[in-house]
Amino acid sequence: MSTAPINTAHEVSSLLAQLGVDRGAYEGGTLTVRSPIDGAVIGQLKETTPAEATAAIGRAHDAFLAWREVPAPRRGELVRLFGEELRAHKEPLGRLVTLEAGKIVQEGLGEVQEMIDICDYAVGLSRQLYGLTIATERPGHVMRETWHPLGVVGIISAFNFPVAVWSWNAALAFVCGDACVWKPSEKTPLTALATQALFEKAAAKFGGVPAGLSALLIGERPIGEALVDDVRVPLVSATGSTRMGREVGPRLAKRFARALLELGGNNGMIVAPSADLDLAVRAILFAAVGTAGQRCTSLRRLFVHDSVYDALVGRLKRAYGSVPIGSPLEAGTLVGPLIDGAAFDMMQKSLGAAREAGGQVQGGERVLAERFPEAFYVRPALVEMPAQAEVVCHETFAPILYVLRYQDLAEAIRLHNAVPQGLSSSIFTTDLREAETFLSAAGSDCGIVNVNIGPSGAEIGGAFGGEKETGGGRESGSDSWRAYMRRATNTVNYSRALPLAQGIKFEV
Ligand code: UN1
Repeated sequence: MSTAPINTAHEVSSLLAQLGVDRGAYEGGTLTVRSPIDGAVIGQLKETTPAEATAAIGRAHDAFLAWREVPAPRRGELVRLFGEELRAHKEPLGRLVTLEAGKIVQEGLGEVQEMIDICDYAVGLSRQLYGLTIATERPGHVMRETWHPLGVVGIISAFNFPVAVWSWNAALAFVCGDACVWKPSEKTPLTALATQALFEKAAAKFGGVPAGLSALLIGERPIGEALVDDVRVPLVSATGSTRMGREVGPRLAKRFARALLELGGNNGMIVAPSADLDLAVRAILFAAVGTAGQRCTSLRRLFVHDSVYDALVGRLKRAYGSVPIGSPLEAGTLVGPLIDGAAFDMMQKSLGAAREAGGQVQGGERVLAERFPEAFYVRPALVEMPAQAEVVCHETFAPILYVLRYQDLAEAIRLHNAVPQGLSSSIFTTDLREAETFLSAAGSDCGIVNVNIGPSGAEIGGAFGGEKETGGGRESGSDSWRAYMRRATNTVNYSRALPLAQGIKFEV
C-alpha cells in the first residue's frame, strides 16, 4: 500500500476549483473545516448570519411561488440537467467527499452515484405525481385527490452522507414544485458548496429558474434553528442524532410544521443455524466496519445462533485483525478515519462501558497516530457481550460491533427489537420459515428489514427510514414524495341538484 505524503488542503482547493466554487467562499471565514484524513484545515468558511438566513428563506419562498406553477415534467428537466452535472463531475465530487468526510474513494464515488440515481428517479417521478379518483356516494359528483407543491423545504444533513442525503430530499422536492434551503453539517460544508455550484450550473442551462430556489446556510446550530422556527418552511427534513431530533421535532410540532426525521439507528443482524456463513462474513464486514461504522445503517448488534457462533466469530476475529485501515485516498484501504477526536472519545467511552458490563473487546484502539497525529484512525472493535447491556442499546457512531449468542429465534427477535431505535435490520438464514418470521408483523420492528444482505447500503428505489427513536420519516423511493406535497381532496358537482352526504336533508 502506498503511503505517499498527501496535501489535503491543496487537493481540496483544486477539486473545489474544478467543481466551480470560488475561493472567496471557503477562505478567510470563521467556520474552520478540517479533513478527518490528517486533521489539516481545508476551509475557513464565512458563516451565514441569522438575518441572512431569514432573507434566504424569504427568497426561497418567492422562488417557490413561481416554481409551483411550472409544470412538473418541466421541473423534472431541471433535475435531469443537475443529474448530468453530477455525472460529469462524479470523480471530483466523490473525491471531495473522501477528503471532507473521510470515507474511502469507492464510497465517496458511491455517494455521488446515489445522487445520480435519485435524480433519475425524480425525473421519472415528475411525470407520475398521481392522485386517486374516488367513488362518491352522490349522483352527478366526482371526487379526486390532487397533489400540489408544499413550499420551502428545510434540509438539515449530517457529516456522514454530506451530499447524498440532501439530494434524496432536494431532487424529489424540486420535481414536487418546492424550494429547498439546506443547512449541511458544519463538519462538511465544502461538499455542500460544490453541490450548490453544480446545481447553479444546471439552473443556468435550464434558464429561468427562479432565483433562490436552492439556498445554502453555512454555520452551526443557530442557523439550523432559524430554519426550524421559520413559519415559511412547512417541512423540515433532518438527519442526525436522536438528541438533535428531540429538539427539532417539538419545535416543528409547536408551529404545526411537518417533520421528516432520520435519526439514530442501532441496527441488528441475526445469523441463524442455516446461514451461508461466507456471505454473512462479507456482509457483516461491509456493514460494521465500512464507512468506519459511521452510517445510520451501520451494523452494531449481531445475534449469532449457538450452533454457528464459534465458527462465525472465529472468522470475524481473523477478518477484524487484518482489515486494512488507512488513508481513505489510498487504494486497498477499507477503513478510513473517524470524523474527529470527539467521535474517538465517544467510542472509547462506549468500549469502557462494554468492558464494565462484561464485554470481551477485540480492537478499538487508535492506530496510525504517528503518521496522522491530528487524525483519529481506529481498529474496528468486535465486542462479545454476555447480554444486551445498556451500552448496547445506545448508538455509538463508530465501528463497534456487539456480538451476542442466542439459542432460540423468538428470543433473538425479542432482543433485536428491545432497543429504542428502529432503522434497519437483517437476518441470515436459508430457512424460509425463519426468514418469513423475521419479515412478518411479529418480526423485526424496523423500517428496513432484509434477508441475506446486511442492513446498510440501501438503494434509492425503496423508502428509506425507520421507526421509534429513528424518527418515523421516509425518504427516497416508493411514495416518499408525498411528504413534499400537499394533498387536496376535490369534490365537483356537475349535476343540477345539491344532494348532501350522509343523506342529510337541509331544505330552505
Ligand atoms: C445514512 O447513514 O445517513 O443504506 C444513510 C445506506 C445508505 C444510506 C445511509 N444508502 O447505508
